[in-house]
Amino acid sequence: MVHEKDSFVSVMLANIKGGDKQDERLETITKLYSDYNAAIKSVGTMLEIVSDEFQATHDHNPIHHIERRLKSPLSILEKLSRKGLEPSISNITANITDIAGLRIVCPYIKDIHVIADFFLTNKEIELIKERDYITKPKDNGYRSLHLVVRAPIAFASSFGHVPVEIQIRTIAMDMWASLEHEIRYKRGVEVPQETTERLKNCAEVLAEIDLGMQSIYHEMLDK
Ligand code: 0O2
Repeated sequence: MVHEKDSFVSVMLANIKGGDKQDERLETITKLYSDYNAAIKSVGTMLEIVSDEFQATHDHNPIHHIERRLKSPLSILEKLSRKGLEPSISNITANITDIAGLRIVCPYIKDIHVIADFFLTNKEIELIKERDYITKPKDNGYRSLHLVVRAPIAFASSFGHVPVEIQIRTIAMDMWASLEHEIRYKRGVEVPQETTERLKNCAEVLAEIDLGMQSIYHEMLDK
């Protein structure tokens, strides 16, 4: 079995340009992998602690589940090319902020703000970028709150900050995004305009359902 790290490093090494010697590039790419991998673990653990705390001390946990992923090397290279940038380490670290990614799926819309506040009020975490696709959904219907933060990481002999993209969304928003992603990218065919409109309509129906479920939840709390 090829280890994720070995595959990440070998694809990067084959595609990244740079004046450094091959063994220096190998070291830099391995460090890059370790940094982003550590960032996912570090932020993931913070969120597990928050989830455990809510589970133990509250009636409701705003975290339904957490997904984590390291962006694949091919996806990193494709994004560089889309931005018109050469495949180099400096272009990656300066321009690609979603190599380390965590997705927090919440039961209700209000939970999204509880989790966002955890990041926005934490003095150890610096906000780099916020995209609110819930207040202002994308034209195709995509809804999610994206935060890019710089998370503190303690290494064996140093301390650093690594960017992490946090996507926060409800179960309904997650269902739509997962299925839309599969329909749009996996089948390798152009999605017709009529299908795009039907997908957008599904996103709007799901947004209504999100509001309906949240209102039922609050009515039951008041009883
Ligand atoms: P993957 O597989 O998740 O890596 P920027 O990062 O600011 O330069 P970008 O990439 O447009 O620009 O950022 P944005 O809009 O914040 O979106 C990045 C990620 O959000 C995407 O990652 C998806 O995970 C998700 N996303 C954004 N728009 C859509 C959408 O219309 N449908 C679905 N299903 N997901 C979306 P990647 O890089 O596409 O892929």
